[in-house]
Amino acid sequence: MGRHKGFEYARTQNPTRAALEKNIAALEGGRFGYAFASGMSAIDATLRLVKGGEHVIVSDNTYGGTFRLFSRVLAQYGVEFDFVDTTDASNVEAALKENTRMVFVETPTNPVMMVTDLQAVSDVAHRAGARVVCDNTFLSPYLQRPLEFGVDIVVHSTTKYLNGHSDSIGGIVVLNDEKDAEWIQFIQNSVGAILSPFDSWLVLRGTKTLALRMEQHDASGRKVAAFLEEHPKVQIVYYPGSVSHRQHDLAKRQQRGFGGMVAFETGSLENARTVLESVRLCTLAESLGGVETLISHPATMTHASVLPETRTRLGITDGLVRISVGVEDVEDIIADLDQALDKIP
Ligand code: P1T
Repeated sequence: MGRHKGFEYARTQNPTRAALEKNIAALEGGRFGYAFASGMSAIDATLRLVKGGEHVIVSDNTYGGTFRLFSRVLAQYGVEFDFVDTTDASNVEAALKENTRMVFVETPTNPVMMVTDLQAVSDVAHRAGARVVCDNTFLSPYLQRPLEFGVDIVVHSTTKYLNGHSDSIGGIVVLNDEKDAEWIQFIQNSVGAILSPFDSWLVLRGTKTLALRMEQHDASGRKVAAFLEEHPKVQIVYYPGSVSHRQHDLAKRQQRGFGGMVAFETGSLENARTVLESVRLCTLAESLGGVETLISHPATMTHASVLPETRTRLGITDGLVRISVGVEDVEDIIADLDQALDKIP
């Protein structure tokens, strides 16, 4: 009695989960990792570092579920949120208040691929005593390591590139600060939204091929974006790897590659519908980051919970289509998109 052998109860710790947490913490270059039942529960646990009456600055373009958690759930408990364009660090500086305790950024953003300068935002936030959190889901630690730019906490939906096979939902929080880590662990155990041992094993399997998959997503993402840039039926391409992207230079500095997420404007709901209903290799579905190419309609799917006027301002129009470029032969992916785009009148 009273002698701890390392693992007492699987909500508190589990060997497979512990292996995953150590693995992803190492990939991000962080000291501590905590795995959760979903990306959303990882983000929710991270937000429990702030209390009612405190203020959080958030990128105005995030995954729709993040916006929903902040604006519809956590705001009810008195946490104040301001959604600003974090692609310019001076907007973050202007939004700082006495009670700002956290700056939450997504980069590149879902789905219009806006890039935030992590070092610049970290400098601004730290001067005001606020922590910086980065949702690194779109690139994975293989292509971007936010802690190296001064970010305090990295969160992931492991559902995406880290797992990589579209067969598990999960999330993780990685950080260096011991006191914050203790609290995240306390929340993980108290709330109990843990990643199961089996899902932890699936994500561990995913990390074994992360480098290979990300190289392929990146190489194919660049080719698909270049193809779309030249296509007469495509009006705008959102991809930080394109020289036409207004933050291409920043993305080149901050990222090791550009990844496999590409969005493009078709001009109307009808045109988007034509593309989404005509593809054969690409699968119409939510989610991203798996080995298979998924295509989606952000305005009615992943970002339906974002206010219509915000969607319009951000470019999440009815004509916007998002692709998560998989690892199939890229010529097949391009041929599929080409035949679908050609059906637009
Ligand atoms: O689905 P979940 O594992 O809870 O992760 C939420 C999440 C968090 N952060 C980012 C950047 C995300 O893209 C997501 C989930 N996104 C989708 C399901 C999607 O299709 O965009």
